Amino acid sequence: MPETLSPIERAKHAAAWRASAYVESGMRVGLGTGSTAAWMVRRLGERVAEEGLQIVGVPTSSRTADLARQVGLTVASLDEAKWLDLTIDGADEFDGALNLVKGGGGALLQEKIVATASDRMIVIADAAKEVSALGSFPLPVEIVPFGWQTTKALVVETLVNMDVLGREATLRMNDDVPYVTDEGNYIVDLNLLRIGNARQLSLVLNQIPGVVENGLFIDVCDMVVIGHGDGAVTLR
Ligand code: ABF
Repeated sequence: MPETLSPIERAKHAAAWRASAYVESGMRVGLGTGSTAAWMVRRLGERVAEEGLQIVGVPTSSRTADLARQVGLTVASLDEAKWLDLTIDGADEFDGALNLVKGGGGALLQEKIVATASDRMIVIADAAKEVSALGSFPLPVEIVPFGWQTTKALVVETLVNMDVLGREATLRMNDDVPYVTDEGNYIVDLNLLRIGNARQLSLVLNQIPGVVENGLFIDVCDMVVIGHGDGAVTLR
């Protein structure tokens, strides 16, 4: 582990290295997005060079695809791989039931599709991502650009009947224009503060016309590999 890492980067690096050990030759592996997942992709590249690891990587974003190719991984689309043995990805929050908030990196749609198309999903995260209740991290909701203001208003209206503490919704911007996902959609971030019933909220949000997907990952994650600032790792 590089000596120059900050405690938070040391935590991410440790989680990524530990989770990478679950990857075996012959696997089709979903490759997550974000800084923690980037450490995992780099480690897999090292293993290809050092031990001849033979895997097919399915990236969850264009950023991850670029990095995977850069470190020498064989990359395929999900349709080419058809089904995955394992997906390793980051998260913005995880709770005691291993439910997740993801999408801070704007890739939640592909991440959820890839994670769902996997026999097993492992999340890698620094310890600060663990929460007693989801919601302190703004919940990303991916919406189509057509009529986005109406969709955003319908989302806010729906929140009135939901078990959440906050109800502020913000269109994610990229400088002075809306942020656009790999699929050409927009993202609305919901500042809910605390989510009482994540399963119900996820189902209700995805019923709203114009909503493509949300960043709640319910019953998707099988294990969390938690990295700590001293380089230690905890499995949950
Ligand atoms: C991605 O990893 C996103 O879903 C999530 O927002 C992000 C976390 O990034 P980092 O590992 O940099 O904290 O999977």
